[in-house]
Amino acid sequence: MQQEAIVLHKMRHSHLLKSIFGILLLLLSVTCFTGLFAKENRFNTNRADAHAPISIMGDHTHSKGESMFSYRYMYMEMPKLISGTNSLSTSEVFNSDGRYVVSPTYMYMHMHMIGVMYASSDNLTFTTMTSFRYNIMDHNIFSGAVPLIEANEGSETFRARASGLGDFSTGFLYKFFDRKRIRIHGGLELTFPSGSITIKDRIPSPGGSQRSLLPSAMQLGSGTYDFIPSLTYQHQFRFYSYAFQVKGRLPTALNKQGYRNGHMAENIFWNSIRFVDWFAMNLGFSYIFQGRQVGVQNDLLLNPPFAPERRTVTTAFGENYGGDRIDVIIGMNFLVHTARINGLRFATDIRVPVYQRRNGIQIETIIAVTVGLQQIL
Ligand SMILES: [Cu+2]
Repeated sequence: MQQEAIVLHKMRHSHLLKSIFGILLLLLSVTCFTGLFAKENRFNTNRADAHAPISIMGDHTHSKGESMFSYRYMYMEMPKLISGTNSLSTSEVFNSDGRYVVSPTYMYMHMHMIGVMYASSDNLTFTTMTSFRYNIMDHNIFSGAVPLIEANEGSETFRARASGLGDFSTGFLYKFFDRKRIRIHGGLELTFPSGSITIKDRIPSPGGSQRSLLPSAMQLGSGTYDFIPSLTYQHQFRFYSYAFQVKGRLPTALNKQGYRNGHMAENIFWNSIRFVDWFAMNLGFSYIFQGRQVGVQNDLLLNPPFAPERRTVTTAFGENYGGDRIDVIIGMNFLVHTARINGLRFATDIRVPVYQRRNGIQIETIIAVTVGLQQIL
């Protein structure tokens, strides 16, 4: 068992290293290619291609005294079940080793994010962010789980909802290199558990339909204080720029409900082509790795009392969290310059996962759309 864990651990590490290596190689080849176009000598932040696709956070720093307000809306759709790299049906979930009696079938997430940035010097920019979330998850009940179907008024499907404030984060970005159209900055943010992890909703339960605690996949926050270290490298050319960002999200301890999310790492590489100063299109790749959830969520029913040899629902078990994902990101950035409005940016991007390998049984993301506005004050 322990050996298995070590092997798994090594596999995950080699995966991460391979992806970092691959992205570095890509970066190097692009640098050689675009070197041909290099002309100007200063990094210009007032260009549409100076920004990352809008779903990427902490991509830029500001000049001394500048502040920025941002609003982002993100929509995610998870309409399929996945185990490892294979899709599966709800009946396969009910017949799996876990013999679950409830399976998620579809999830929608809506998220509104508000952020403020302020630069106290040309090198140091402070950031804060929070979100409002709305999660919806549809479920199927195993046809043999008669007490649950009775509690659900004879129906084999039900929906759970959760909405409210998400986690709050604050930190800084420090630019330590800015020469020959190359900028490098590092960042460190801390998240605070302002998002609730004790949201309840009316769901079918053995004694009837009642308000019960929802599994962590539906909760609004992580419940933990997490560190988010990041490093961003940007290189600008005449009509083109590319950048690379490595980022982690590291929970520090178990939350009040007895669990924490797995450690997360993301490598992102993006290219941006500037057609005119006010319009750029970008193409990016993101590799996200997240470990399994650690601990057991308190106050959740793990085994149904009418069939104790079975398990309740996949989302109640930490082994059904985390995995790998590669997204392709396609986006557009617009900068608005008029006599009245200046420093306003409108951007949108679409993320489409092209590879997913999920731990245990999960629902699979097929698309994430982000739309955002940023105004420099
Ligand atoms: Cu900003």
